[in-house]
Amino acid sequence: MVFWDRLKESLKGVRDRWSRGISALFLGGAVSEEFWVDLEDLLISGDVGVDLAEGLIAELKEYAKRERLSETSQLRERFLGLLEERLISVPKMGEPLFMACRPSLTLLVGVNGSGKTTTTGKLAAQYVKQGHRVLLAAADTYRAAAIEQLKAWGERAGCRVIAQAPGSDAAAVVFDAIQAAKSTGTDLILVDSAGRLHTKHNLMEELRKLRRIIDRELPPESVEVLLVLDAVMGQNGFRQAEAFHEALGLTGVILTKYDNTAKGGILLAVADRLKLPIRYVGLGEDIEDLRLFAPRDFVEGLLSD
Ligand SMILES: Nc1nc2c(ncn2[C@@H]2O[C@H](COP(=O)(O)OP(=O)(O)OP(=O)(O)O)[C@@H](O)[C@H]2O)c(=O)[nH]1
Ligand SMILES: [Mg+2]
Repeated sequence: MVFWDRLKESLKGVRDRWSRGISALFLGGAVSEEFWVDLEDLLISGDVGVDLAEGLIAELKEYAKRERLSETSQLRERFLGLLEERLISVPKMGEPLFMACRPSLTLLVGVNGSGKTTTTGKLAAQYVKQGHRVLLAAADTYRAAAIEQLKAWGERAGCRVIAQAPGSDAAAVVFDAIQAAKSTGTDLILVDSAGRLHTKHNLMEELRKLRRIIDRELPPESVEVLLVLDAVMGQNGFRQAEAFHEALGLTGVILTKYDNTAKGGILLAVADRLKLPIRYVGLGEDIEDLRLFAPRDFVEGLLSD
């Protein structure tokens, strides 16, 4: 099933979809000042961000003027193209995990509750299914429940989980996992990390430490750091992405809980302003509810009602 079909299905429960408003604007009618105002309002309310909304509107206005177009339906294709350009100009948009070296490693980071552990489990299941040897590392060592949760996902996905006792050093778990992977011919290590630490610890410091261990043990081309971002966070999510990117050098973003929101503008904001590729989108809580992001399907779906 293509990305948007699945998305539509999972969005059934969500009323007042953002995309419905946008597509309605392009059904026809005059290209009036009201149209531009409505379009800008909708983009901003959908978490696209003020800068990007203004940029898109300026470009579309110029196009309308140059081509002497007065009907909104005549602008639909061009608007779709502008959105798609913003997305596909970012390298690795919608691409799966890099697996050039063995072992490759993906560190999943993000604030608490964003969906890191669930996404780690879903990715593990997909890569195991494709025939890869996958190892999970339980680097959220602060809560016993977090380790148990990852072990349960490992069982469902059918892969080994490297874990230590609660409270142990997360960097040591990652180090162990890398050694185990090297000695067993593992293709992919997925590292689940903490979203919140006890007050005396600093999350970014801890994650930087993980990154240092990883960089010491593996070549840079085999390492990915993906931000797991909750779509419901809206523009706050954008600020999170900025902070994690600054601290860790992200290689991409996985947007989770897209089934829980009517909006999708955060995808565009992250791509356009941080130049970070959206790699996967989470569309539910089940093991198969993770899709590669498909830019064309996404923009077509936005304007297809
Ligand atoms: N609807 C929906 N729920 C999701 C999705 N991804 C994760 N969840 C749910 O979000 C909740 C939190 O997910 P976790 O994977 O535990 O999040 P986490 O980032 O590991 O959280 P911490 O370990 O506390 O930092 C769980 O109830 C998941 O089932 C998604 O794509 N859609
Ligand atoms: Mg977790």
